[in-house]
Amino acid sequence: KESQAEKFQRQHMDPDTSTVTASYCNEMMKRRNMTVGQCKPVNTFIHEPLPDVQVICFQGNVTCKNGKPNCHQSSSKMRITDCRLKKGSKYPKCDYQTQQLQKSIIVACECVQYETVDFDGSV
Ligand code: T3P
Repeated sequence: KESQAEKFQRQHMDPDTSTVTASYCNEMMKRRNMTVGQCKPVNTFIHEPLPDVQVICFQGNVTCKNGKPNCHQSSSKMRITDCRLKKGSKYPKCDYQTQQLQKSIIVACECVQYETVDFDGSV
């Protein structure tokens, strides 16, 4: 079974892409299996090396949106792409808006290996 950490990497890690095209989200949301059964409404991809994302677990501790205490905010801005389902897009045609951003990100960490398990947002 896919672990929480593996799921985080499938859904949120894309270190090798630096510039994205308008069709990036449509292709990636499909390729990473987030358009199965329904179109996932919002998803962020992170274009930084995995070790740079894992160390966020040792950076500023913040409360997660779900009230849990295990979220951490990156001390530096990261290159990210937000994928947002367009209004009127109907499953199984998942049509996304692609937006490339540079923001601090918030992730949830768990102490199996103290690794990132959830994307909580960007600020
Ligand atoms: P997951 O837990 O599968 O990573 O918050 C609900 C989902 O939306 C959650 O999915 C994280 C994802 N999300 C992003 O990927 N980027 C965002 O900026 C926000 C707010 C949510």
